Amino acid sequence: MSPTPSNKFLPTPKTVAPKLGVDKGPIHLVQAGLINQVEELGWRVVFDGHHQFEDISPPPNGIQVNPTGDAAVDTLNTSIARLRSPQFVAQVCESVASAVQAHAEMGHLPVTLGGDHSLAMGTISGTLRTYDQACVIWIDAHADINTIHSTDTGNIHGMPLSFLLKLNPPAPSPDSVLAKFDWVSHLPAERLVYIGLRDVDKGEKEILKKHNIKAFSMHEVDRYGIGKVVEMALDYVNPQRDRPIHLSFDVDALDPSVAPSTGTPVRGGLTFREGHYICEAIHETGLLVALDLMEVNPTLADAESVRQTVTVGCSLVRSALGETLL
Ligand code: HAR
Ligand code: MN
Ligand code: MN
Ligand code: MN
Repeated sequence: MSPTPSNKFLPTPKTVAPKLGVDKGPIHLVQAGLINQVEELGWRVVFDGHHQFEDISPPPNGIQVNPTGDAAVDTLNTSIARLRSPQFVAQVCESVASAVQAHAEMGHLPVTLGGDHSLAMGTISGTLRTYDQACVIWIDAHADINTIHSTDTGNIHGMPLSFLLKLNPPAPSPDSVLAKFDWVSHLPAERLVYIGLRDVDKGEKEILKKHNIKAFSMHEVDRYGIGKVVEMALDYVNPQRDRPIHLSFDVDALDPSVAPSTGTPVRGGLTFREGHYICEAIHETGLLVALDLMEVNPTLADAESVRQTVTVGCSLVRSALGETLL
């Protein structure tokens, strides 16, 4: 970690989301003046420009599955075939991992603006390659931990943590698309904590229980208040306050009245202040080494909702990078 504010933006990775348009989010955040705002906080910003990944083309969906005669392999292949654009997402995320790693190794604090939350496979791998003891604080309405077997939708943005925690079966063969995720770094379950959950699939609830994964849902936010919840989350994932922190913030953790322009809004979310408090408190630890702001989708709403969501997105980033109220 570098105590001096020298940093880096990794903008706009473009992956496949079920509702198109999430790749436009980062452009809006930058156009709203985010870079200047961060510079005004005293950071030197290195902006990569918007990653386009033009050299990576999405192959068609619907991979043909030929029966192998081995029932276990056939079941696995059927699950793999339900994934949406797995190869494209895997390749984009791998390139994001290299970009984040390169900046982290220079002592920069990579800020990745998304884009689909599947990108966190890349950003968190990039962090872990540089800081192998890093922990992850995942702010979201959703648990994003479906495995290839538990997913109902096949959307990889509902699955990044299953790859990071290595919960999926090994690829049946080296040419399987599942092998395209083998590069993903391993995050031990005890170094992950969630805040804000309220839309968790049945299969995901079983996964959270089975692996004893720590989560503070909106129920705990209501019960204890956000101040206590952040303290408990840090005590769990970072008891000695010595681990580097990767903060992965899905804007849909906020209530839709606060951040309406996102692909899968869920009512009953974090207030404007609760979201900012989390960012401020993580900044205060002095341990933040990487930040994601994901799932801003400006194509899903009217102009005023987009403006509101982009404004709140910029101010969350500023809070995490040290903006104070006084
Ligand atoms: N759990 C659902 C699925 O697997 C919904 C995915 C969540 N969407 C997100 N992620 N925006 O945070 O498809
Ligand atoms: Mn998404
Ligand atoms: Mn998410
Ligand atoms: Mn979400």
